[in-house]
Amino acid sequence: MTSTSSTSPTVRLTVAQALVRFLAAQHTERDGTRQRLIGAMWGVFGHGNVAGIGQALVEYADVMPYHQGRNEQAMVHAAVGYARQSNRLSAHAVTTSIGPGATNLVTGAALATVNHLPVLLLPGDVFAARPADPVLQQLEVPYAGDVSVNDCLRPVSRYFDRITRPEALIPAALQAMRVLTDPVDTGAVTLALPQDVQAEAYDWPAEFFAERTWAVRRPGADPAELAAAVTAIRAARRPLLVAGGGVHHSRAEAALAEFAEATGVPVASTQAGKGSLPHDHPQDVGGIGHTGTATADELARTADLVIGVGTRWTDFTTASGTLFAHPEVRFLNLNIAPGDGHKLAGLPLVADARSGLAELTGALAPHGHRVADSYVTAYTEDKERWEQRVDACYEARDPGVRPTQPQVLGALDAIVDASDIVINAAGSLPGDLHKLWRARSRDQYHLEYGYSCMGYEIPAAIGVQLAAPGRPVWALVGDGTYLMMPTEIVTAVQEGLPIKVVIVQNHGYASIGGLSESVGGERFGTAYRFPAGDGTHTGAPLPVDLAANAASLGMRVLRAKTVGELREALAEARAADTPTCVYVETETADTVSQAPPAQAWWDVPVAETATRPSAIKARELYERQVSTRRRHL
Ligand SMILES: Cc1ncc(C[n+]2csc(CCOP(=O)(O)OP(=O)(O)O)c2C)c(N)n1
Ligand SMILES: [Mg+2]
Repeated sequence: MTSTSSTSPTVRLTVAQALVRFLAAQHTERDGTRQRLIGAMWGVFGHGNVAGIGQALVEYADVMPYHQGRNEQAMVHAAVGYARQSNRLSAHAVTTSIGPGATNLVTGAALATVNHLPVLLLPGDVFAARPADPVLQQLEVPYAGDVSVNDCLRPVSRYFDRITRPEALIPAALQAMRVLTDPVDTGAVTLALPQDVQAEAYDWPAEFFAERTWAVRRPGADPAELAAAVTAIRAARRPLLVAGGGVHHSRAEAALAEFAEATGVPVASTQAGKGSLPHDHPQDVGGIGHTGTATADELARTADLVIGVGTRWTDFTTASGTLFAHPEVRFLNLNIAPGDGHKLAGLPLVADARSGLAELTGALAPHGHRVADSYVTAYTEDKERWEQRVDACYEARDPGVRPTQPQVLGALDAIVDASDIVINAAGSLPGDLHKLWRARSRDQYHLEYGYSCMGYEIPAAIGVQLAAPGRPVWALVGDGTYLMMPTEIVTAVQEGLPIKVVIVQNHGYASIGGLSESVGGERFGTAYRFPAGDGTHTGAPLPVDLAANAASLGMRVLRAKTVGELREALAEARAADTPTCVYVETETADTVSQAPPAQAWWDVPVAETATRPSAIKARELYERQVSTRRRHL
């Protein structure tokens, strides 16, 4: 290989060595704080990366920390948890072998991209030079010689490149950093690394390894869009603000509180936005949408202006297009992504959430603007009524009985403070948490509900703990979720990370079971039971001991049979300095108080024709609901 320039100094390294060294020199900066962009690298090794990236990590162990994962998808989850807890200013890289190791990344990559969270994926790839074709684990596509399994990562990546020549790494690595630090585009970034190229030497210009700082921008609003937004807010009688994940990503919580306090506008939140105001702020009206509070959903039904801040307006938030029912409702979308800014035919206010909120507050200030006192009184009283409902389902008068799922949350609520972080992603817990959880701090409520991926919780807890050492980090998992991905418990044990895992045992998919029943599916295939001989799995429960399973992976496990035992176990887990699991079976009978039912609809299409009465009845109900949907134009 020759030098790119005869005058500037060069450094001879393999592609893998150059990449690791380059990554160690990248930083981000926002609001005057500078940190490493790539905090560490996760890896599972195989022939596709062991001699390239693997060797480079030994060579540069002093500048690039390494974490050993058990499963590639889980490594991405851990990286995502880390990035979110780092406010997207620091990320992790993930190295894998080729073939199955690489395709195991796909789910994690989709999750990262959907949630706009940065993660750098470095799958190995088949030989660029193709000396032997095919190599182990190579996909052969009869019509295309340049396709490998890594092409599965293209649609789930925000940037994808395959480094087939060493020098191509230079522009690709710079573009990868640009996307990782771009507040609009960020998500999974994939650099596929053919295994021969990883090990190939090249004379790199020394400047490639210079310390580099990527400033994360905070664009302000366009003056015309700002003026239109101010006019809309002044004209509104019943405005409602919906805080999405963008509020957290931008660290706009204080600017949001200022705007809310100046105007009296109530603040509801999506799953990603919960905690934007602390639960005891008088203007926090809780979660909105299908899993929302009665307070927020009533405000949504009657709002004449809905101000979305950093939200993508998913179906859970809009109750599949049925929630916002005021005949003249309009939307104002403060969003850094123009695509989200224009959703629901809203007035776009394309800007960083913090900058945009501060500009709105400033622009409204000269003449002042506040909603009517009667509006404030009404939502304040409504909020109080909802709080009493939360208290009622949290409370367990008899400590000697088996807890319901809301009582598990009540027991946890009783022992946490603002430093605790609670992680969840799928099952019936997200709905209960969105309705009930009292977020005490901006980052306490960590729900991955963009992809709602079972198995995110435990690896994400590891990533979060790495970004927030010393804070109690809780992964709440259902039994189905636990079985999907318990593998990274081993990683927590290996690294001495005192994550806390709460396993909620209810013998199957309570959430999907309930959904199945409501859509005429008769709970088919949703319980963990033996086959009954008639094509269903409705026999005896399975003799499975998940507590013993967690213990076998190296966790300390506390089994709680009653509410009283649960309280003690949670307190003990919270104080523990090693990974600790609390295992609890919940009371599922509908004769005991569970979480309040959904306050708004969610569209899951029901069979248009069927013979079974349950499906026929479900379809009738469905058609009634569908008829209330509107298109906001
Ligand atoms: C990876 C993945 N597969 C499937 C689903 C669909 N799904 C959503 S919730 C759920 C069941 C969750 O079961 P469990 O963790 O036991 O929670 P529960 O519903 O009992 O509260 C399933 C299968 C999903 N969200 N993620
Ligand atoms: Mg379950």
